[in-house]
Amino acid sequence: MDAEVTIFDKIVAGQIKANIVYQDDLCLAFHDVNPQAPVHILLIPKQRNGLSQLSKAQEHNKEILGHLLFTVTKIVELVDELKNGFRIVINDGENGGQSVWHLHIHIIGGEQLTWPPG
Ligand code: IU
Repeated sequence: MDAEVTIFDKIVAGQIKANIVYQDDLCLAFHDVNPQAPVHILLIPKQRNGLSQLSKAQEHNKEILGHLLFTVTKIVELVDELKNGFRIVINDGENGGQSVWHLHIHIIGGEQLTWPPG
């Protein structure tokens, strides 16, 4: 699956437009086109490096995984609606509801979230 170009690769390459919230050399955050909450941001590594999904992570992915989590805190600083709390979600695989095979963290908030999720 990793060899296939995903929609997120095209967003990183600028071939498909996205509403970008934050980016640095390693990662990119943009608003989800089908938001499930008032704020729904996706955070992705710019280079997939085998990370089609979290469960494929290997030793060489540890640095970017840490970087992505730390970057969540930067995004929360930028987006006022997330300051009272938020949720991060990584859907993994078919049963996890994953549909794009390029690791992504959903950052969801802007309202009172309920638990458990579906
Ligand atoms: P999932 O965890 O793989 O199911 O999440 C994929 C997300 O990517 C989902 O929330 C879609 O709405 C979102 N998305 C997008 O933001 N832009 C796109 O062009 C496509 C999917 I395709």
